Amino acid sequence: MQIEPQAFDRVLSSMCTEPHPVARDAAERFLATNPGDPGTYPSVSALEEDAIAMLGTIAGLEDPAGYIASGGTEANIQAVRIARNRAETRTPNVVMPESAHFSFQKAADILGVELRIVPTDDRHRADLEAVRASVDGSTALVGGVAGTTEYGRVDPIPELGEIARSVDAMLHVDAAWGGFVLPFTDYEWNFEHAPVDTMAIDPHKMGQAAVPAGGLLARSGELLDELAVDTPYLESTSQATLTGTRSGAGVASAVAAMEELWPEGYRRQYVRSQNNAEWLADALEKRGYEVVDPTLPLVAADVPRSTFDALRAKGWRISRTATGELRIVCMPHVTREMLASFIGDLDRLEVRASVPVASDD
Ligand code: 0PR
Repeated sequence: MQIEPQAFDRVLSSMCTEPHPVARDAAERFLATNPGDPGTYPSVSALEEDAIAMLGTIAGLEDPAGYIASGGTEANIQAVRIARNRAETRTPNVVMPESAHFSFQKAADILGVELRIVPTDDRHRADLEAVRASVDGSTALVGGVAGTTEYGRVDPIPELGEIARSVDAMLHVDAAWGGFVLPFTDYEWNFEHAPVDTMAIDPHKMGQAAVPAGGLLARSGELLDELAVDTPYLESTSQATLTGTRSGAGVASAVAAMEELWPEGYRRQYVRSQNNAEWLADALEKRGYEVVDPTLPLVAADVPRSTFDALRAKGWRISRTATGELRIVCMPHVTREMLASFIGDLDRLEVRASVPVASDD
C-alpha cells in the first residue's frame, strides 16, 4: 500500500482531528478488542464504563447510562429509536430545528417516524414559537443542537425541554461536536441545565480521541433498555447498541484522551480554538466579507464561489454551508499559522481578482 493518510495542515472544515498522542497509543493497543462482546473482552468493556462515567461528568450527569457508538449519527439514530419505542402512538413525530444534522433524516427514514423540521431564527437557533406550533400529542422527541454543524450555535435547551415536557415528549441534545467545548462557556446545554433525556457527545470530534468514538448518554438505564435485544450467542444477555462488533480502539482512545485532558487540557484547547476563530473572523471581516459571529470555534463567511473554488484548488480542505458560505472549523489541529497562511492565499487571490483586465485599445 502506497497511499499515506491525509495530512492535517490544510484541513479546515473537518470535525475530526489528529488524536492526542495518548489516544493514538491506546487505540493501537486495543485494536483487536470488541466491546460488543464483553464476556470475551472484559477489559475493554470495563474501559467503556469508565468512558461513559467520564462523559457523564462532562455533561452534568451523575449516574449516566450509555455506550460508545460509531459516531454522532448512531447516537442520534438511537435517541430517536428510544423515543419511538416509548411513544404510545403508532404515528410518532420528532421535532427538530433546520440546523439539525442530516443524521436525523436517516433516523426518520429507518425508524418510520415523521420528522418535523422547524425554522431557525436570525441567530441560527431553533425558533421556539415554531417548535411550540409543531409539537402535538404524537410528538415523541424534541431535539436541540448544542453546537450546530454549520454555525456552531447552541439552541435554547431549557426552553426546548419545557416544550417537550408540555407534550410528554423526550428531550434529546445533539452535542456531538460541542460537548467538549461547552463546559467552558456559559451556555445552558447539559443534563444539569434542562430535563435532557438523551445526548450525543462525541470523543472523536473535539474530544481528540481516535475515530470511531461517538457517545450516546441517557439519563437512566431504563431509557437505554428500550434498545436492548437478547443476545443468545453471547455470555452477556442483551445488547443496546446498533452495531454488533465495535471498535475497542475507539473506546480505549476515548478514555485515554479524557483522562489526559479533562478538564484543564480541554479548557486550554477551547480557549485556543476560540481565539483562533475570533482572529479568523476578524481577518475576514477586515477584508469586507460578511461573517457569522463565531460563538463557538466555528466561522462562516460569505466568500464568493469563485474564491472558494480557487482556495480548494490550492489544496485547502474547506466546505460550504447549505446557503453557500465558507465554513471553517477551528479544531485542535488548526493553528494560527495555518489560518495566517490561508488568509495569505486569500489575499493573493483577491489581488489578482482586482487587477483590471487589459483592454484592447
Ligand atoms: N451531529 C452534529 C452536530 C454533527 O456536526 C455531526 C457531524 C454529527 C452529528 C454526525 O456525527 P458522525 O459524523 O460522527 O456520525 N458533522 C460533520 C459534518 O457533517 C461530520 C464530518 C466530520 C464531516 C468530519 C466531514 C469530516 O471530515 O460536517
